[in-house]
Amino acid sequence: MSQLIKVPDIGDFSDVPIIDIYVKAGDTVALDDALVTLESDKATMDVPATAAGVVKEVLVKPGDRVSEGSPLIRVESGVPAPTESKAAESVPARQEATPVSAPMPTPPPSSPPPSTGDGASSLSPGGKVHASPSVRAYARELGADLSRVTPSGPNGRILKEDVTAWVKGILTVPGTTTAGASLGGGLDLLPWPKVDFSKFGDIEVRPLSRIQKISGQNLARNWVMIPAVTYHEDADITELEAFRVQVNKENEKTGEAKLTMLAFLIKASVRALQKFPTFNSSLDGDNLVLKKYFHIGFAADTPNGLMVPVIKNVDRKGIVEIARETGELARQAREGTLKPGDMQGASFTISSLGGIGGTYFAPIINAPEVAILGVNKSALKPVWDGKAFQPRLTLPLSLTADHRVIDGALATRFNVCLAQLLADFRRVTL
Ligand code: CAO
Repeated sequence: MSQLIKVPDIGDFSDVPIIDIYVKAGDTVALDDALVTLESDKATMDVPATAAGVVKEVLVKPGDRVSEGSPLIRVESGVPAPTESKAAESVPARQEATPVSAPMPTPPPSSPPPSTGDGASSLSPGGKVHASPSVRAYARELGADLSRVTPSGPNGRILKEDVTAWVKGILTVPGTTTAGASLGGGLDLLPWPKVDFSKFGDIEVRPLSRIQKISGQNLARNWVMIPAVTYHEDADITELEAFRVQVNKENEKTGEAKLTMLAFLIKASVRALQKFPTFNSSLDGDNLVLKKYFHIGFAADTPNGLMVPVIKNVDRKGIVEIARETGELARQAREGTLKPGDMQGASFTISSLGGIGGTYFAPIINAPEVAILGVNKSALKPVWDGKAFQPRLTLPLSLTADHRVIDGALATRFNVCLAQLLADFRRVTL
C-alpha cells in the first residue's frame, strides 16, 4: 500500500525551507524516524515518519520551501503502520513536528565553552546542523542545543560522543553549578530589563538570524569570561602598499590573483606568531597548549552575520595563494556555502575593517584562542623624521589579548614586531 507523508501542522510557520533529508528511495523507515528537517528563522523541526515501510519516492530536495500539507515522501508498506494510513494522509498532531532547537534558549552570561572546542562551533556554518535522528533524540533527551556542539564526524556530522563531550563541558566549567555560584564563580546579575517599547512609539520586531544567535552566544561568553585588554599600534605601510599596487598592476596583464592587504597581514602575523609562540596557544586548565601549526581565521561580513573562515598552514603558503584563498572563502561565506571544516582549527584570528574605515576598535577574542588582531583603514599621516613631517601611509592595528596568558609588555612587543614586519616586508623572510 502506497502512502503519502506530508508536512504536519507546524504551527504558525509556512513556506519553510528544508535543510536536511535523511532518506532516499529504497530506504526502510520505521514509524517516527526523522525524514527531513525544516528550518524557519525561529525554529528547526524534524518531521517524523507517520508510516513505516520502504521509501518509494522522495518528492522534495534541500532548499525546497514547504508548508503544512506539502507532500514529502511516498512510502510503500506491506502491513499498515500501527498509526494507520490515515495518520500519513491526514495532518498529524502539531507536536509531531519535533523542534530541534526552537527557539534558541538565551544562554546564561557564563555559558560554558564546548569542551572539545577549537572555536569550530563558535561561528558555525550557515546554520545547518548535521546529525542522525538517534543523535538528535539523544541531544533532545539531554537538553543539548545541537547548533552549539562541535561536530567530529564525516562531512561535519555531529556524533553521539560530540553531544556527550559538549554536555560534560558544561558540567566541568567552574561557576556553572550552584556551588560554584555561591563561591563567587557565578554572575549574580539583575534580570534583563523587560520594556514594552511600543508604549513610547512605533516599533518593528525583527528576529535575529540563526548565525547572529549562534555567534551572539559565543561572543557573550568570550566577553564575560576572558580578561581581555586591547593594545594599539600604527604600522607604516607606505612601501608595502606601493609594492602591492605595483604588483597588482603587473598582474592585470597575467590575470594573477589580486594581492590584498589582508593577505600581507595574514602572512606577517604568522611570522610574528612564530617569534611570539604564546599568541598561537590555548589555555587548557593549568596548561598552555602551544600550537605548532598556523591556521589563521579571518572575520567575514556576510548578509546573514559574521563568519570566520580559516586559512590553513599559512606558514607554507605565499601571498598570492593566501589572497586567492581568502577571496574564495569570503565568497563562500557570503553565499553560505562554507563547509564546517572551513571554519575549524584557527589558532589566531584577524578582523579587518580596513575596506570600510574606522580608526581603532577592540575585537573580542574567538575562544579558545588567546588573541585577535583588529585592523582599520590605512590613512596618510604626518610623521616627524627628525627634520620635517613626512606623509606616511599608516595602518591602525588593535590587538586584543587574554591577560591570563599575555601581559601588556608581551602584547606591545608583538605589536611592535608586527608593525616592523609590515613596514619592511623583507623581514618576514628573516
Ligand atoms: N586600509 C585601506 N584600504 C583597505 C584596507 C585597509 N586596511 N583593507 C582593504 N582595503 C581596501 C581594499 O584594497 C579594497 O580596495 P580596492 O577595491 O580599491 O582594491 C577595498 O578596501 C575593499 O576591501 P575588502 O574589505 O572588500 O577586501 P579585503 O580583502 O580587505 O577583506 C574581508 C576581505 C572578507 C575581510 C572583508 O570583505 C570583510 O568582510 N571585512 C569585515 C570583517 C568584519 O566584519 N570584522 C568585524 C568583526 S567584529 O564585529
